[in-house]
Amino acid sequence: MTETIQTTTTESRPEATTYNLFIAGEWVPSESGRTFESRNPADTRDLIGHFQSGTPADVARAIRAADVAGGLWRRTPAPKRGEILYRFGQLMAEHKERLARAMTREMGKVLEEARGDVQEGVDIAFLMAGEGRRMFGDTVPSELPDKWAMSIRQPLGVAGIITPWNFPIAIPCWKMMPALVAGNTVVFKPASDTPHCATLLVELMAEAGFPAGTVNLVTGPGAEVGDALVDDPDVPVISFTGHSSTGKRIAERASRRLKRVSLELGGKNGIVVLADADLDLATDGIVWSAFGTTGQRCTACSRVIVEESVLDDLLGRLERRATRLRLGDGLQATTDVGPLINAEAVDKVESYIEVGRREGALVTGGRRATGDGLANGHFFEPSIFTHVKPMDRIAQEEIFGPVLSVIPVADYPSAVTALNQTRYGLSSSIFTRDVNAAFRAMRDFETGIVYVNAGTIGAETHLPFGGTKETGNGHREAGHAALDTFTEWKSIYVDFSGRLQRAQIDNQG
Ligand code: UN1
Repeated sequence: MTETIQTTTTESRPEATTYNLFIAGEWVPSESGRTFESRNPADTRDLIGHFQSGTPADVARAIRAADVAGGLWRRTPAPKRGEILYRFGQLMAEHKERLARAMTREMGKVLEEARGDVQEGVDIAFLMAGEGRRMFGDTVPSELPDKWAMSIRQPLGVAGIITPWNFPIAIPCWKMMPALVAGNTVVFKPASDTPHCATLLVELMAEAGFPAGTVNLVTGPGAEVGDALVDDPDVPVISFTGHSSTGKRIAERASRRLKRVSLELGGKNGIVVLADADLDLATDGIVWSAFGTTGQRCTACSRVIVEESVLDDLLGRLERRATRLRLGDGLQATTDVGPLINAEAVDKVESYIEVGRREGALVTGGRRATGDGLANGHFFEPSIFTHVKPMDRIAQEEIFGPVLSVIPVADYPSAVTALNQTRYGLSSSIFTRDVNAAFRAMRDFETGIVYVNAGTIGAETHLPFGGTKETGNGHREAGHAALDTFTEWKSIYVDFSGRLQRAQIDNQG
């Protein structure tokens, strides 16, 4: 997920609103005096607004504000913090339609999916609000008499939250809700393709009653704003979702200060279709997972691994369905597939189509789409290649667009080998009617998420979300596992014996 920042002066387009940073509870301009534009990817003539091009000095101000606010916030009882999360979730639910429409306009996903994205934000807000009354630690017996032993979670401090454009409401909520309920304060740096969604989100957070300084928003280039967050000694934890190369760079920089870093990176998710599968159901799952959100999900299916005996049958169904998908502006009810995020994304997808033509056989798609109403947007046809081999580049590299590779295999063991032969490990799925095969897959698939008889997308917020191998660095978002990123364990021993008792010594013999 690379980003392009267009620098312009605020004066050049007086008709569009200029939005500010949010620091210490105030909407303020960047000290840079520069802004960048956000435009509608379905029609780039539609200018959404001008956003502040933040700098390291802005980030330093935001971190200071977060640090100061943290003093009181971490001492606020967690159930009280949770109540603000509930209010925020409620506000998001009330504003769902407005947020969803703004999202479709800014990043292109079809309205129904944008509503789902907002809903995912509501879900995690409510889930984490409940954590305010749980946040379990352990209370265990001590090995010594008259002694109490327990562990509690403590906040880390200021959390740096760096988020992508593809889930512009859900992912910031996945990160900020656990961070905040646990007593951390946040500095939020959203992707430069979706600053408007981030602004709307933070407006609602302020309205919900998060105290000044607990949530700060700094828009601007990753190289300035993101790096400043990663390098600052007063930000002990960074949570990042995005491109693997950026994630690795963040991890390297942050490791110099021994920071905690939670990374959610690439995927090359596969669906295995066995010969006994319900092929109609499999087709539904594959089309939804490969072309939903225009293939721009970390969880998107980009590989189908199918037993040879049903290859032609499945391929015929996939082709029929893919060619019928209607491209267009996601705000129109007739649209199935929206645009890609920006011109760079279209170039990237197109370059992989060339790679695919050399490696496999193109079944459908393969071109930029410029038909009626599409000429001013970043549209690309849903594309399918067949006869792809597991180690081909299009079966290995994350394209992040509507490109699906079909890989024929002889049997289940070769399907498992092909599925796992990737550097990523986020999501996977199997379609089969054989319960034994389903359980084998649950065991054998080397991914953080496994689906049976469903596509690879659509994780729910109350189970851990994340992947193995180069998809991340072992952390998980969502579920109560999300608290692990944003808390530090403290073990507490209380000796009420009135005498010195030495562990491991005085209880022996
Ligand atoms: C992502 O693409 O980074 O499981 C997140 C899903 C969504 C989240 C995707 N709930 O597809």
